Amino acid sequence: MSSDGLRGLIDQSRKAGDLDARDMKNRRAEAGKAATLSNMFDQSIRGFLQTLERKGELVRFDKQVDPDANMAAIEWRACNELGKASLFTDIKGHPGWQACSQILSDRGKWALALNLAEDELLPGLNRKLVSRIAPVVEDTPSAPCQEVVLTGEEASLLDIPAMLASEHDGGKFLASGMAIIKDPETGIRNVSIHRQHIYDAHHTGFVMLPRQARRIYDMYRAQGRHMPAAVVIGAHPAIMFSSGFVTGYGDDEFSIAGALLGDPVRMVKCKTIDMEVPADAEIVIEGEVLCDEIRPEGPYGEIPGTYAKAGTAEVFRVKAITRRRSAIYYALHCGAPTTETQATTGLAIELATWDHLQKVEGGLDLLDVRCHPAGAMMMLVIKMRPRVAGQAKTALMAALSGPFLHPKLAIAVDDDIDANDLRQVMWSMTTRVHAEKDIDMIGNTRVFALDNVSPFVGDNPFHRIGTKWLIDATKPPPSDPEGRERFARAMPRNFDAVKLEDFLPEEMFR
Ligand SMILES: Cc1cc2nc3c(=O)[nH]c(=O)nc-3n(C[C@H](O)[C@H](O)[C@H](O)COP(=O)(O)O)c2cc1C
Ligand SMILES: [Mn+2]
Repeated sequence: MSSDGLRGLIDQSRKAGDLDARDMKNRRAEAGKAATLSNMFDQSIRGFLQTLERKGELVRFDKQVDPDANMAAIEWRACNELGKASLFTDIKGHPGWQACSQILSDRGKWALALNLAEDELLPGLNRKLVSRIAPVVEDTPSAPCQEVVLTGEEASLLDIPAMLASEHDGGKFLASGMAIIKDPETGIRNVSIHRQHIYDAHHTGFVMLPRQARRIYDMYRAQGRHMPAAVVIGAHPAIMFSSGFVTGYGDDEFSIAGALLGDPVRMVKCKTIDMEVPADAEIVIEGEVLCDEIRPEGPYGEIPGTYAKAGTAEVFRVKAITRRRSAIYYALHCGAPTTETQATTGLAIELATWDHLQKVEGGLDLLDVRCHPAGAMMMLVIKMRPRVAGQAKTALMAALSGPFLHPKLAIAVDDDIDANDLRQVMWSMTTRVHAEKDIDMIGNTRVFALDNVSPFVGDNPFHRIGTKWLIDATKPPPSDPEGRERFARAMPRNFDAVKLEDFLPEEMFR
């Protein structure tokens, strides 16, 4: 696609889609894999942007925006005041570039991305995840993510239209980069998202919490070697989801993305390092995390919506930047809710908690799990029908010790409450909770590394000690039918049978 064609990318979504489809077919034919790779689900972020625009979920800004002054405020307002994703087509200082933001900020957008009905999101994701699909590496000279290859001095991070996100950030950050690395001993791949403070044209700060990337980095450092890393910006949301999902060590995130797509992720080899990246990505930054350098980093408006204060970080050095000719930068917003960061990690937490709760003794009548972006990933709502007294609290304890550290508050609501509606959750907390009996606190537990209210342990910048608390807002169990009745919601007679459409003009409901 020419760079002129780029501006009309989404205007001409059908045409662009056709072009992409034709390109894809040619590439497959070249690779001699047409039979195995036919009918593949779209694997680009631009395909998803087209879907969002078609569904009225995206607004495009053709008026010039400034990444230093107003781009973040515009997309945050568009998300929080209009509920829409943003596409910027004219970015000051970055002619020819486009950027998208807040594209995955609610469950509706995630449902569109993963081709599931919104109320089927968790069971649907669980179903898809049963069979992993390993990626395929294509040997092709025409991967979209390598239409432009820049190396050495030419590979400048300053070309990318990164934005200043929160008011007191210490600089511009790349927030959506998915870092692909390999275990130096086994060669097994890992993918995770890391904020990157842009230091200059060729260096960023690379923050690693004590998870798998840190574990792998420590192995390289022990050997005195830099850690090769390919940072992917802008790929299908299934790839984004799996990059932020907690997995067993050695589980390939791309096989999880494959399961979500229902097709193997198409990969190509990098130009300057031994790494494979998604062929349909927008931008790939090839480089290495240095084993012998630490620099000041931050502050940065982080996922809980508060600042991570200035500290230090490892240093990533750029070797090459490859990209689409008409690359769309994914300006992921990290900061005060609602942003796509809380919605993305929140969905991963919901899914992992759902799975974790399946193992609670005796089995639960579990109806829903919600990790609302408004709770900054630290609050869970568990909707369940308690079978016996005490079961809700047992479930809440499990919910607070699942695979993700983030949740510190868990609230159980009963079968008549919509866990998605915080007003109903609040109502059950005021009418059904006797604080002395129904609220418990568990002190001195590990909590999320970015939870500013919980102190660090010693001088470790990542381990914090905090208090988990649980609120049982369920009704008494079925063995106490009178008790259950006493806490019933006083709803209007025949509420379920009545439809407003039968009593008002049709046009009000279009
Ligand atoms: C938008 C976003 C930004 C993130 N930023 C960081 C980061 O800067 N450092 C970090 O260690 N983890 C960060 N994470 C979390 C990791 O990417 C996530 O926990 C991942 O699942 C870890 O992968 P692993 O299980 O392979 O270690 C971020 C997640 C998201 C969704
Ligand atoms: Mn992993």
